Amino acid sequence: MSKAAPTETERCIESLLAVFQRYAGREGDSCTLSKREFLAFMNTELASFTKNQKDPAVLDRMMKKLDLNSDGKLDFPEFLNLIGGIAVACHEALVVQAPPR
Ligand SMILES: [Ca+2]
Repeated sequence: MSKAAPTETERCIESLLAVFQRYAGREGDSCTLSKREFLAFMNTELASFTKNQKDPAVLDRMMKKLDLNSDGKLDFPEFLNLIGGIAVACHEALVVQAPPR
């Protein structure tokens, strides 16, 4: 079977999986982000967001909100809600910035 070059969308999905696995694999269960892994992810991958947060409890609250089954860890679907939420916020910001027609 010939392997076509991945599309932009496929590469985005692969990147999300790879990033999740890289951080989730640091300690404990390699299929979930612990609180420490979540903080490492946020402070490295989304540093532009976290460096503007004066209140350290913001990340605590984010983790609690994202942890839908309240097991203290983020699985991949829970992680995707974070990415999806940020993507929606970026999209809304773009729409707001767009000049009126
Ligand atoms: Ca969870």
